[in-house]
Amino acid sequence: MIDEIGAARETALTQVAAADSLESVTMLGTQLLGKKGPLAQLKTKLGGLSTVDEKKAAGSAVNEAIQVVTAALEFRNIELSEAALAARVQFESIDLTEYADRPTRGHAHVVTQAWERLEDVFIGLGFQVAEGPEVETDWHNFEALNMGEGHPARGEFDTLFVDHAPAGGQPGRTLLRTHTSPVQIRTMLEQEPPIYIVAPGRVFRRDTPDATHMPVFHQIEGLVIDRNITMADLAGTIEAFTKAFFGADFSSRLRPSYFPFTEPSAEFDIQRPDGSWLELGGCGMVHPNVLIAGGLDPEQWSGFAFGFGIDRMAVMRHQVADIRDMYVNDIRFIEQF
Ligand code: FA5
Repeated sequence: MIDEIGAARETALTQVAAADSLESVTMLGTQLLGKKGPLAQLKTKLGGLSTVDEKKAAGSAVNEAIQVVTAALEFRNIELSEAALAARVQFESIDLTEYADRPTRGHAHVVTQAWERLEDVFIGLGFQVAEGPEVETDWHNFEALNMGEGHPARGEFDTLFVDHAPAGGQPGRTLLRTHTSPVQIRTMLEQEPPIYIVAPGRVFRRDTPDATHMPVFHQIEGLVIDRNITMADLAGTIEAFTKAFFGADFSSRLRPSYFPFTEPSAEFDIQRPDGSWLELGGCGMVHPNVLIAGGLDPEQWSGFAFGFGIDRMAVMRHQVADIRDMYVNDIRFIEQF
């Protein structure tokens, strides 16, 4: 009898271990532990045993077998539930690791932002955007701008010359443009008036870097050529720009100054809401010699030009103490703007 119980228990355990679905575990449960199951059948035979000891031993063997099979069924049930859940999670999961190492989205450098905003404001005022080369001829950078050979004003632009002569250039007379003003000449030679352009761009000077100077920096040039343009149009444009770019509570003024390529010339300042004045750039009426170099008749056409430093404007706008900080490319600094 004990052997029979042992055999029935082993068979039941093998069946439970082989069950491969939650449904088959449930079915096996009724089969193995139900009234007609093998262990229940054996229980009914206990009465036929001859001694009390035999009955006792066989009785507890059957009960133990029932307990073991019940536990095995429960265990198999848990095992299969967990496997089903793991399979579902695996099936429904989305692999996010491919996003984990991606760099975060950056933004334009503070000088680029200023450059783009300046373009936007001037486009809003009816200007078009023009550009010229960074490697220029001496003629475009100086001579056509009324700074002939030996003109003292050339000394103010600490010029970087380049050895080679690109098409149209001459050895020793080719340079990195010291300002965006040569774009005035190129535009006049390329397009018929009326001209309303701004030309932002990179310029180069043999300046030693300090808190307000860089050897490579950015300017924006403005040029208007039309009939009957006067100094009042220049002042009005500067004022409209100041309000559009800085805000309605800013205003501007012109102060007499000197540039070889404008006559009369002025510096323009802006007044901040606290009343303080800030120098922004140079401007003036285009000199007749410059109009002639640009192929225009000064009797028919007149115009004004202006130019100022974009980097200095960005520095002022964000109250950065040292212009050099903007070019160290320290991410902790750059991220602030
Ligand atoms: C000019 O370069 C003239 N071409 C501007 C002009 C255009 C006048 C049209 C009249 C008509 P200036 O050398 O002052 O002028 O430079 C203009 C601006 O460039 C300065 O006001 C300043 O904001 C900026 N700037 C000059 N040098 C540096 C430098 N080393 N680093 C950063 N910004 C500079």
